[in-house]
Amino acid sequence: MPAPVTAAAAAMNKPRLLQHGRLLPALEVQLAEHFDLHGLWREADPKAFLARHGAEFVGLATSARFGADAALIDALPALKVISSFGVGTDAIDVARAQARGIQIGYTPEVLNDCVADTAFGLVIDVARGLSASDRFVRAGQWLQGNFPLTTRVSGKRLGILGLGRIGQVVARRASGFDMDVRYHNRKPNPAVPYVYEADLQALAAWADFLVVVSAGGAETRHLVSADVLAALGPAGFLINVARGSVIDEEALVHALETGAIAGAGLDVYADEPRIPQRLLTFDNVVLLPHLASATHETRKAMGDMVLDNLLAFFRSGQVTVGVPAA
Ligand code: 8YV
Repeated sequence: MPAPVTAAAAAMNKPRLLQHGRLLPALEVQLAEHFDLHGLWREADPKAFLARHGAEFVGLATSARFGADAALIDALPALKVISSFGVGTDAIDVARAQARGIQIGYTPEVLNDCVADTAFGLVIDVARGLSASDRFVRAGQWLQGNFPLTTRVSGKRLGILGLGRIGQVVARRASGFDMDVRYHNRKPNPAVPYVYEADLQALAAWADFLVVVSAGGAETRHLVSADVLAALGPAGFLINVARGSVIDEEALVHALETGAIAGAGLDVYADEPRIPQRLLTFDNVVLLPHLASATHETRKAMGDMVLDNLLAFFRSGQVTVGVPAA
């Protein structure tokens, strides 16, 4: 009769994986099946835990939200692979990890549709006042008179900041609304049929809607400045489904207070989940809690990729979908 396999003995054969921040419950169950999993989020004093046990971990499961900063990477001297739930890598010190030969798996493509859908939802909501008119009906104000007229979406000009994977899906959605699309990137993409605008301020001045879909991080920090908002103008709407860091949030609040832009639809903020109190006061602003990719279907696909990247790495030494070299 074979000897009974104790939990400790079973764990010994599994790679030791650190989990930074909570993940989908189903994904956590799968990770625990395949790995000797430890949640850093369980630790009252994560720093002290890492000082004692950091050298035990060969893998790190994290997310776009929690990432892996230099301090965490340095606290894991045996780390070989990071698998992140999300497409954004701005919270991961990619250069630090790659300098040590640590592979980084992430989850691009599978969330393009849902993030683009959310961007379009915000375009329509902020222009037509859907959320504001819902508040109007619930408050019984319809009994006193009609909701004010709003702004047409179809046929308008849509400027896209960041025509990457998600930006291109936003552009496709716009064609269904007969919109004219232009974009700004660091450089033009010869493969797309849309007009490239080398100057973001000029794109904002042209656009009725400026949709931010660029990556976060130092390179795009505060690209949407007070000047860009002034160029968008009192009839222009700003939509952000990328990262709060891309917009100068103080300048945005000021632009809303002074009527320098017509309104904003935001899914992301500079210091999530904290939102500046003043942003909560505007009726022409739609505020979402960073939910663009948060559907059952997309989050399941993202979770599958997180697991697959780890399994592939421990099987073959290569993640399936890896962050390109910085
Ligand atoms: C995250 C995101 O996955 O993919 C990204 O970069 O911002 C989201 O889809 C979500 O915030 C969980 O970290």
